[in-house]
Amino acid sequence: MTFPKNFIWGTATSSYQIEGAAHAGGRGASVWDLFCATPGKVHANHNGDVACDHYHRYPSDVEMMAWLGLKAYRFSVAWPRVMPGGTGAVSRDGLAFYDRLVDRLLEAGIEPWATLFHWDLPLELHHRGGWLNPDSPHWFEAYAAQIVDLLSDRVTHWMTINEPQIFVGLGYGSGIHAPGHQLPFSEQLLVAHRALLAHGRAVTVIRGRAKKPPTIGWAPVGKVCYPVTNTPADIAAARAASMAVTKKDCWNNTWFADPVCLGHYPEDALELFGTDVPAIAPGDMELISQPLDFYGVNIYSGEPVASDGARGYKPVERAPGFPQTAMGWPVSPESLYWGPKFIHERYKLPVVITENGMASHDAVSLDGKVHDPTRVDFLARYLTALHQAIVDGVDVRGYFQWSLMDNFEWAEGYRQRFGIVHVDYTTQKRTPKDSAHWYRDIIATNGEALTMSSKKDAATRASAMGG
Ligand code: GCO
Repeated sequence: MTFPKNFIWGTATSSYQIEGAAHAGGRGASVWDLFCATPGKVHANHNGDVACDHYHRYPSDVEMMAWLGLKAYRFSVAWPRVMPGGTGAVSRDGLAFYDRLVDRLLEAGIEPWATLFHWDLPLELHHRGGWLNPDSPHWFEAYAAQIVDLLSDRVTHWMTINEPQIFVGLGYGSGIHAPGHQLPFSEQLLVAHRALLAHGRAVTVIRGRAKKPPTIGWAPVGKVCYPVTNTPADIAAARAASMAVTKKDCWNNTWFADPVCLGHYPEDALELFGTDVPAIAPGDMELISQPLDFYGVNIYSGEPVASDGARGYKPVERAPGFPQTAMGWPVSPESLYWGPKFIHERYKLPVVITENGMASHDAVSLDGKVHDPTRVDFLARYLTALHQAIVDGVDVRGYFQWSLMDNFEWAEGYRQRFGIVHVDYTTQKRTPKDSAHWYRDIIATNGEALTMSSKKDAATRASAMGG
């Protein structure tokens, strides 16, 4: 089971979740600093002040990445670290941090993949309305230009925004994430429209200013419905369900991806959303639909559906006791087969899995190691499904496991551990989990070790059954 030559094996992180050093080098506050400081918003009132202290520990963290054999590392730039007020003056120290990080990565033979926005909006911009301000796409454009000028002599892989569905839906709708607004749906759609315009402007800036030919994508979340059987009717049902908008919320692919990749909002949603749809100015759609080089997508799970027997689809109930992660997310490797497949069919771009992984309640054992067999099994199943998608013709270029190390899981604080490396938050000691050793083998063999691990599992199962 080998993967294509030059397949990109990586891990992903984001600035607020790992950097810490909240007050170092003149960093400005972000909406997440304020949200964490608001009692009751984040589990146990945790915050990102220290997080994994990656800002100070990046040299040894890069060594850890080199040990893993990563081909690439996806990180995000903290807007308020490099532009403390969100617009105008830049922080030299802030810029210098990313400069050094990128140098270290390249020295270690690891390709830096930079995300421009992973949710830490500068607080000053929030005070000016944040993404509700019509100037917000311009703010983002100016910030993007700074980063491109700084890094594009070395960074060639770019992602504009991470999971617009989540920072809009949870940040401005349910209020579960920063900035914690609970706005009517029409306002959420306005925020979404501004975020899409910001994306388009950033693509234009990267394309126009980069010193080295850029490869540009984005990293929305992928909502995946997968067929319960492989019959054409169920597959058609899953495809339709994956690309449908059926509720007045942000949890869908097409409201965000159709404008970006096809240049218009999807018909079913326009009809459903009706007067909630914001005014679309002339030129907006052209700006939003700047050509991309890849479709990055974050996929964690999927939902089973079946044909309803009449060209439609219906949800299928999962078996009682179905496997789930510590987040309560269903383990559904099918999502890493059907997700990339449906996305590739519709948008015709090379696909990169920009995030995939799981949380489990990992701890350091008496033997000093961290045993996370469920994560190894999870990753093996998902990667096997992804491999099958590639075999079946889906153009998948890379896979970024979420996450390199345990980190600040937003409203869940530090209680959810997504890392393949364990972090002891009192000592900052990093301990590679069993899954890190396993992933290292997968990378070193370009996936070949996957076959071995499933054979080993089968052998163990057989011997357990006396076979
Ligand atoms: C997201 C973010 C990550 C999360 C991860 C696990 O997708 O929510 O990109 O920051 O930590 O997805 O929830």
